[in-house]
Amino acid sequence: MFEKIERVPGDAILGLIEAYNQDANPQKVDLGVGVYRDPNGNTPIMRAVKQAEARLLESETTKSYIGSHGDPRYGKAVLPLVLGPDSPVLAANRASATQSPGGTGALRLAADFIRTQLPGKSVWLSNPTWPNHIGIFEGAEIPIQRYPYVDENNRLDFDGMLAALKQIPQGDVVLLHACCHNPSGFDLNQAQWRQVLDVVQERGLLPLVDFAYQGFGDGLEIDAFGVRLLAENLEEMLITSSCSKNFGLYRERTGCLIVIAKTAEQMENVRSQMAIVARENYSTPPSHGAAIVVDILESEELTQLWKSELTEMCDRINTLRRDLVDSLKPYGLDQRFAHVAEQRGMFSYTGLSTEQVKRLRDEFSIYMVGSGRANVAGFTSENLPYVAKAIAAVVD
Ligand code: PLP
Ligand code: TYF
Repeated sequence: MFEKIERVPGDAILGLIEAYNQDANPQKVDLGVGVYRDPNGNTPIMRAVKQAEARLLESETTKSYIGSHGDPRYGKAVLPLVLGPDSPVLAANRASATQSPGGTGALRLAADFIRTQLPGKSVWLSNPTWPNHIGIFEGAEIPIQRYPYVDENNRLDFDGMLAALKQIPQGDVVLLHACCHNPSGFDLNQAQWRQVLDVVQERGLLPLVDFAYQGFGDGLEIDAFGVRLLAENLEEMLITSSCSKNFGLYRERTGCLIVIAKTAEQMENVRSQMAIVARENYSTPPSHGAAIVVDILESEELTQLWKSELTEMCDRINTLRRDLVDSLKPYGLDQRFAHVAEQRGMFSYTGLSTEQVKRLRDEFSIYMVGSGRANVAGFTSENLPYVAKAIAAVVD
C-alpha cells in the first residue's frame, strides 16, 4: 500500500540544523533556526526555570491528566501577562485561555475552531510569513489569502498592507504578528497599529494575533501594544501566545489560545467549543512547561529573576543588531544594512539574495534561511567580524 507514497523535502528551516551540524569548518556560524543563543552560542535553560523545576520536583504529587483547557492557573497567570493586569477585557470576564502544545498548537486550535465554527471564512496571512502558518491553515482546510508586508526594496510595505486589509471581506480572519515579525523583523509602530485597528473595525474582520515573541522586541509591555490596543477596542479576537521563546521552554510545548468574546456568556460558549477542538486534536495538553510558568509567575521573586533574564536576552539581541551594522562600516555597507538595527526580535530580513545566502553557506559556512533571514541571536563578538567580512565578499 505504501509503494506509491512519495518522499517530500523536510522543513527548510529545521533542515539547516542538520546541515550546520555536519559542517566541519571550525568557523561555521549558525544564523538559521529561531532559538535564542547566549554569547557562547548556547541556548541555556533560564535560571528562573531551573529553580521552578527544582521546586516542582518536590511539590508535584500526580501525573494524572489535566483538563482540555489545561491548568486553570496557567490561564490566570498568562492572561494578565498578555492583556495587561488592568485589562478591561479581563475585568469583564470576556477572555478565556486554552493551554496548548506551544504556539503552534494554539494556531492549530484556532484553525480548527475557524473551520468548524466560522465555516467559509478565509485567513489572510502577511507576505512573507512563518512558513508553518501556511501549513497549519492548509492542514485545517481553511482558504488562505495573502496581504503584502515587505516590498521589493526590503522595507515594510505598510501602505500595501493597509490597502489590502481594506479589501478583505467582512468576517474574514486576518493573522497579525504582534511583534518581532517572523521572518522579516519589521514591526508596526503604534500609529500603524491604530490604523490597522480602524480598518479591522470598519471591515468587521476577526484578528488572530500571533504572539510568539513577547519580550524579545522592546520588552514585555511595549511588545504587547498592538495586542492590547485591539483587545480593548474590539468585541472579538483570537490570540495565540507562546512561552517557547520568552521562557526558553521550546521543547516543553507551552502556549495557549486566548479568545475574547463580546460578553462573558459568549466567551463561555466559545470556550466550550475550544475544549472539543483540543480534545479532538490531542485530548489534553502537556503539563510540565505550563507548571513551570505558573510557578514563576505566582512567585514575586522568580518573576523578578525571569524578567531580568528576559531583559538581558532582549538587550543582547538589540545590541547585536547595532553591532552588525557597525561591523559593516569598514566595508562601506552600514547604510545598506541600517534596517537591521531598526528591525525587532530574533529575525532579520537582511536583504541578501538566495544566491548570496548560498555563497555564504558554501564559501564561509554561514547558515541562514534562503530568503535572506538571519537569526540575529546567532551573532557573537567573535563571529561578527568574520560574518561582516563574508557579507562584504558576497554583496555586489
Ligand atoms: N508563531 C511564530 C511566528 C513563530 O515563529 C513560532 C515559532 O517559533 C510560533 C508561532 C510557535 O512556536 P512554538 O510552537 O514553539 O511555541
Ligand atoms: O522560524 C523559526 O526559525 C522558528 C522555529 O517548523 C521553527 O519559528 C521553525 C520551523 C518549524 C518550527 C519551528
